[in-house]
Amino acid sequence: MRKGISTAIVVILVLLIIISLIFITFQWFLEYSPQTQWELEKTLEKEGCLKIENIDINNKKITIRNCGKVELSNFIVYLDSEPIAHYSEALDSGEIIQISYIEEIYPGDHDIQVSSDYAEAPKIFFYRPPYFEGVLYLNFNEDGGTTARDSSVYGNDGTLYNGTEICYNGYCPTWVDGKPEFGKALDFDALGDLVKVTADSSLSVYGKTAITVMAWIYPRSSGETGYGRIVSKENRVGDNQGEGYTLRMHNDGTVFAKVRHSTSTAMAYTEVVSFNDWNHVAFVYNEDENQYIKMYRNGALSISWDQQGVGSVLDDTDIDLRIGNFEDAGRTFDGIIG
Ligand SMILES: [Ca+2]
Ligand SMILES: [Ca+2]
Repeated sequence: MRKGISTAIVVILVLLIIISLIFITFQWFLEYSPQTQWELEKTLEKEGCLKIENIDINNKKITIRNCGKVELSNFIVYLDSEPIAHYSEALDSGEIIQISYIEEIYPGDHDIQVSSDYAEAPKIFFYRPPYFEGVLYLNFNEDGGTTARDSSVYGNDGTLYNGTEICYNGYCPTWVDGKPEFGKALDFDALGDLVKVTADSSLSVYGKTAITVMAWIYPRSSGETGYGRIVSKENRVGDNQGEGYTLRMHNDGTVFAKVRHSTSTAMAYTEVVSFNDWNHVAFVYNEDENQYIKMYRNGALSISWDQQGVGSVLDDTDIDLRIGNFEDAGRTFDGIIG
């Protein structure tokens, strides 16, 4: 009888252990089974959200935001489907971070995508325009030396001169601070200073249908003899003659531009500009505008007098371009350019 009871207890205990093991296994299965893990990830993905807030091509930074409810990490930035940056730290819900990259994004069509452990940012498509489509861009930001580098793809670098001499100490355009947002600039002394860019077909008006010339200037006066040059691509035949084009000061405080034609030169004057202050001055010549010149002062159309060009544009292909002076260096700008 006793033996029977003992056997029954052992059987019950064994059964209890088996039931417990089955229960624990079931619990574990519920918590860690591949099916549940998959479901958990599905939930995280459902609640995960990632957004590209900004693409800063100039400073090479992508700004992303965690727009979901779950923490995200392990970010990978893709440019045109190629990984270009990785960021492994976690980003809480609502947080924003900037991810830096070193790749150069060239002009053209591109897309950026960012992935993370539980969310992917929608792909952003964008177009980077060409760097600079003009033929000459001198920013005068070198702050030293005798070369002014051209930022266009044409390589029309300039050289600093005093008269016919390449610069030497004390008699040259001087590197100074420019308009605050535009770095350094060149100060012209109203006596011989100039920057010379050797003639190149890319710079001539001859054979083209339109040109635009513009500059930031800080004039102290109208310059040497009252006709200080800003940009001059003309040969030395009087102040309004000579093949080519010019943008220069005029002795009444206006700025003048011309494009020489065979019969009558296209000419125009702005209204008076400010001395001892920064002015943006520009002229646009376009054959389609009946060969008139349009002049701009601080971004607004500014014409106090103009004259239509008659005949054809004369050949200026072989004439060097100068900043701050003209061919024989007798029309020096007085002030800062750049
Ligand atoms: Ca500058
Ligand atoms: Ca000088």
